[in-house]
Amino acid sequence: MRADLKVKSVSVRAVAVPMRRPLQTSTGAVSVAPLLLVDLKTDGGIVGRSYLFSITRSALKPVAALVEAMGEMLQGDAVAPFEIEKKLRARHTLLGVHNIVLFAMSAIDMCAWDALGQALGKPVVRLLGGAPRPVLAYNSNGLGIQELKPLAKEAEQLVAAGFSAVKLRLGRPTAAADIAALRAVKKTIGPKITLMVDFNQALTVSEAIRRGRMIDAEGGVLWIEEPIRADNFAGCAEVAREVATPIQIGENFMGPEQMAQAIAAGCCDYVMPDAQRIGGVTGWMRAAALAQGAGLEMSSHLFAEASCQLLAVTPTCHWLEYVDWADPVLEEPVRIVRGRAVGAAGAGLGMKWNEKAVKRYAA
Ligand code: SMN
Ligand code: MG
Repeated sequence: MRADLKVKSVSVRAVAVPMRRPLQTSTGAVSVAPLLLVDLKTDGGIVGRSYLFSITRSALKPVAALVEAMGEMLQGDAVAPFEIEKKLRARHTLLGVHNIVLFAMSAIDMCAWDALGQALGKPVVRLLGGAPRPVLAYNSNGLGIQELKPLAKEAEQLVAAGFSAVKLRLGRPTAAADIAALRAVKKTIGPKITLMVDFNQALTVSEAIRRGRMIDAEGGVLWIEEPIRADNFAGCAEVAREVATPIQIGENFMGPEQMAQAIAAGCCDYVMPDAQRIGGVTGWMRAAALAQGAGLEMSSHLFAEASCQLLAVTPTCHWLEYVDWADPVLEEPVRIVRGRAVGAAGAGLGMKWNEKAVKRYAA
């Protein structure tokens, strides 16, 4: 076992994986998951792996180009995530360590940690000082903006898959339509199932306060996610002050620095960083410390494979967001056991590609 690995090369493959439950959000339809599979080859033969979700198919190419370019910058360097982060941040300061630059950096960071885990024969959670454990998960597949009948049916199926919580997408054209959807889902799942709602930034501040108070009156919603534009921290703080139901944001935190700004602005009650925007494993650990300091419950956004290990070492661990979008291209996807996420057994972050599926869904 040796941990003094060096970066040999970084390669990427794009896939477009059809989603079992296509999702209509307030921003549009998502029916195919455009994923970028990243392989970081090391001098010793170990390959570190991670994937990115580029949201749109059109973003696959620019994200891939950034990952490949960073791979070239790192050739011959030690597989030492903090050193890699320092170098990549320095190289991209003038461009801006933001958005897809952060995606690419996060992918490389996760590959590096995965490679180190493999080199030491341990899951990354052990390298971080923790122990693997099942993490409470909500079923975030489906429950998009759709007619009430199929919506209620889908809610029933999502709970039947063994979960104690689901998330409903809101941001319909009218507040009345949102409340009708909320009632339909609540009626189907009953009071024992936890319910979250997500507006995907659809509302203005005043409309968010109006709909937020309506949700308060309905009761029984664990959090209201991204009611307004993700980077309007002052506006979000106003919504959080005026609405009793906890406000959740974080999937769009661009690194721990922006998360610190959001917390300082008092703009939310809960946080849910996204592994590909917060800076991979390294960024996540810093985010977890910020949440701990502020006393904010921290959940994950997508990336269940890495997140179930990361939440296990998060002091204010809350909920893991579970979606199955990458499952078809993984050898050993995350399993749900009694409502909790259990990651792949074995070393690293546990992402191995199902090569047959990778060929099939090549984009
Ligand atoms: C979401 C994020 C990315 C794609 C679809 C939906 C949503 C979530 O904001 O939190 O799951
Ligand atoms: Mg969301």
